Amino acid sequence: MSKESLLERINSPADLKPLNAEQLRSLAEEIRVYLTECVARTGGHLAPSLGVVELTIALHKVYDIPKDKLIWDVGHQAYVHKILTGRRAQLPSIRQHGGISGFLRIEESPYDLYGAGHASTSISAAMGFAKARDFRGGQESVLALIGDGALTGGLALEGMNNAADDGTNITVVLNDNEMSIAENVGALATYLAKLRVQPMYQFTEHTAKAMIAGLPIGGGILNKAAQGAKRAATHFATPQHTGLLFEEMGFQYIGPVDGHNVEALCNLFSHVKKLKGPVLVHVLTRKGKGIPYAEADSRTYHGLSTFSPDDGKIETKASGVAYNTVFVDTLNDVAETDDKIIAITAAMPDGTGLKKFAKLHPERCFDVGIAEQHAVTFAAGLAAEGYKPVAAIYSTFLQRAYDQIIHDVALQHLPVRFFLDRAGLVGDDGGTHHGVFDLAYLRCIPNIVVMSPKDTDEMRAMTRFAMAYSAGPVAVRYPRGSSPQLPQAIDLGEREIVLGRAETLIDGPDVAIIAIGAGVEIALDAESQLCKDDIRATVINARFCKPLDSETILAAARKCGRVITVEDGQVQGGFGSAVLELLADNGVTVPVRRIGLPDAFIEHGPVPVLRDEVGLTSQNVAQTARELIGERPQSRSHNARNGNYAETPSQELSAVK
Ligand SMILES: Cc1ncc(C[n+]2csc(CCOP(=O)(O)OP(=O)(O)O)c2C)c(N)n1
Repeated sequence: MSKESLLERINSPADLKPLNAEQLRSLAEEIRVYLTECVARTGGHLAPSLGVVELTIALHKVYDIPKDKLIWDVGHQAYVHKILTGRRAQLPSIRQHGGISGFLRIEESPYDLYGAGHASTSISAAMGFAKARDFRGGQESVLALIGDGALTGGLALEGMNNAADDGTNITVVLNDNEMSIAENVGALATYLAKLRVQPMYQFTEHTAKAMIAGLPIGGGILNKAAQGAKRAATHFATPQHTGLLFEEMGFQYIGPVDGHNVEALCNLFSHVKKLKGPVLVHVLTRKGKGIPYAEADSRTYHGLSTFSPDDGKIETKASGVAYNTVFVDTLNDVAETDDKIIAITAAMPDGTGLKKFAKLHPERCFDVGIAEQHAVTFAAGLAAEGYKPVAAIYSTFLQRAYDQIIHDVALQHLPVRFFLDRAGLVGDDGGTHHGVFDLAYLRCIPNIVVMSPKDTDEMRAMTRFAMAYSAGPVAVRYPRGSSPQLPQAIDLGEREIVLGRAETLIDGPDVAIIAIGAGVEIALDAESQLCKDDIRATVINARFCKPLDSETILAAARKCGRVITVEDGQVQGGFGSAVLELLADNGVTVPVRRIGLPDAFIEHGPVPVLRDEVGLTSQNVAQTARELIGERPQSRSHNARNGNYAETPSQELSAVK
């Protein structure tokens, strides 16, 4: 059988079952080449999947998935799983609009038993599957596959705590490659490093297998001798030594195991499958394995855009200055003369830009692991002691720390500065990663200031404002990428940021377009389209979602008699809702249309395509303005009488798949 034909013949995990060790090794090689060629064309997560090729093959060969339940943590490393579960031919469409997702999705395949995108959920979810099985009286295996990075998340530890105590049959497969996106951090990472240097666990047919099979494992109480014998058979440590963290918690620890020896893995899992109770298999892998450039620099090849599969050369597209560069450069400027500034990242030093801050001030920059909740409460403690903490966390991941924002920060008026990167639609990562809820979830919290810049110049000014503001928490949310090129002809006004003050960019009598953040570019573009129809719009850059500039907004609504709001966030409860509330509370009964994202989860795809689908475009804003202006006064007062401000053209005009 030629190498090529082997991969092409794998249409489901059933096709793996008859393959021998040599064939499995060839298959692994073929998968690496195919995976790299595909990701080179689409962009995506390369190094994480390359690291688990043998592990994924072994799990699918030994277990009967989906009858047995394999729950992936994050899912960014599951491309091989997709290849082996009938989606080989679709891999070139991964993360492309209309193509398969870059993560697991229940809707996508019966083999995707549980979706994710955010880290550290797998053990808790697997516990749910395991208990459901127990209630049903089922016999299937339940596994959680989790990386050493994801294991640093509080949720993973909560799951471990519960699973170990409950004692049900569950296997945690720890994929330890010593890396999160950057180097993994924390005491647990240090502990795993100590385990890694122990002799590799060897599973030989006539020793461990026989012992495990023969022992009264699970159910009955083991006598001391049996426990010792079992420990000797299942892990490297001295048999009587009970100081192993996972063992002390209540897991049977097996490891460390070579994660690139597919035969040994198959052998091992076929026995692990028979074990009862909570088991943790510690698998050592290398991120980027087999592709030299990805192996040498897994941080760069963790997730990336298109590149050359031959040498890994990354295609860089010319673009302006990125928001996160402006953020960190400004922070560095301010921190030069203010040693109270402390920066915190939850495992994203590269993505947030804080890597640059860490270079200058290593002692004032903390990577706390994938631990957004801890990051926020840690910041709260620092703020309570008079320091100036900056929590730089992607909009989508800050969702994890919602109670900490309310309970630890805002309730106590603590001046934590939140910098929320990747706000708005993020594109290829899709529904789990779009940063579209932040305006809605933050603006209902008392004491917090919420703002969003229209471009990178304003980002600089807002960063300075946030660092100087000390009356309570403040959040700046900004999109991925670089600044929009706003029209030169418009006087973009002074850059100084004043609390709760908007800027009026264009003054016109016919319709007030009130926008925030990335919505401002759309509003300005709509205004220029309307000019061609002789419609004169007011365009307001709100700057603040909270507190709103009530004076400017109310005056514009009264003058124009029609309002359109524009935001790159959920319209339900977001910026437009804030404007509606302001108008209603002040008895200003004018028609309002909110343009933003509809009440639906948005798929993956290029941001312009997604915006087009949901009507978050200048064309839709302009068309909405024309329609509002075309409405007769009666219909306007009808709307007003019924309090019907809230028709959302973005929802009416679009169908989100
Ligand atoms: C809650 C949350 N915070 C941050 C991230 C961003 N993120 C995606 S993968 C990853 C690293 C995961 O490391 P690990 O679990 O060891 O998997 P590996 O990539 O090394 O295979 C991070 C920080 C996330 N997905 N979820």
